[in-house]
Amino acid sequence: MKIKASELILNPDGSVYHLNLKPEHVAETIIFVGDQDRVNKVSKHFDTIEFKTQKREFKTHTGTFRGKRISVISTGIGPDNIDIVLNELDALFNIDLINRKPKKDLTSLNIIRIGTSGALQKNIPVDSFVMSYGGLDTSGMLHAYQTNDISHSDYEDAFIKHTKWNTNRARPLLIKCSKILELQFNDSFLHTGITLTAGGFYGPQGRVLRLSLQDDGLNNRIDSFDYKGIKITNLEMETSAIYGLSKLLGHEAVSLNAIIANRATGDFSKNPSKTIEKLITYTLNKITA
Ligand code: R1P
Repeated sequence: MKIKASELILNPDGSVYHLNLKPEHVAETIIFVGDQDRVNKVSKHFDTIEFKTQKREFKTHTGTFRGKRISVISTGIGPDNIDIVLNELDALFNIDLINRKPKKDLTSLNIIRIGTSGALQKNIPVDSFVMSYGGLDTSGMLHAYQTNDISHSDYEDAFIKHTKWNTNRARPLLIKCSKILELQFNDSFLHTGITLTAGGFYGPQGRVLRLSLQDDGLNNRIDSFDYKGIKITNLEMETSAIYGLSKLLGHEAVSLNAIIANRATGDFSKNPSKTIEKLITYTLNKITA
């Protein structure tokens, strides 16, 4: 069965609809960043850049770093964008775009997110780094897919009970990072823990400006949640979506977070650009070591 034009939308030049990319434009090792301005901050380290494009918030540079072919793509903000990026990237490798059929021999991509994030625990100061051992999805996006085989109901049930999670909200889903990449990014200066992925920046992360929260005690109960010694370390908006779709599609993914805010102490980094730059150089060195 051919995948219809309405389901897999291609631009007149044959590139995928949102990312504006053709298969030959993308490397099998891909760095995700949220902010499109961060793409240049990664690619400025490349030896050469062979390809550049941008459509909306999705900006891609492909080149080499120490001879290894790497793409860097900005995803914009949020799990809804990750749904677009992961599905279209996977289509570039694993669907024959001419015949509109899934390929038999599948390619597994290596995906590394370099993101910014807010820590929840006092012992994870601003300007430190967190490798997300797991992504706890609270956005609900992954519920559109069959997640039973990739999520961890024992952890989720304990979280729901401890936080008194409101049943009107989507059930939280815990998805772990790639085992292979977890072993690669195991340096002791990286904190590890569970990253909670929210479907918004303000209310969904417990921030109050003018609107009251559905549950104003929720963030405190998230902070104190501890499952077999593992705490929720930080909040952001993409990790669990990347982990979930990567697991379902057969890709390896890890999320590295530059901690620029600490919600427990109220601190904000004095030089977030420097912290992000450190994480970029660490990541590039690591994937080419
Ligand atoms: C919110 O300001 C954005 O910053 C964080 C969040 O996950 C969200 O995307 O990450 P990035 O800096 O990678 O975008």
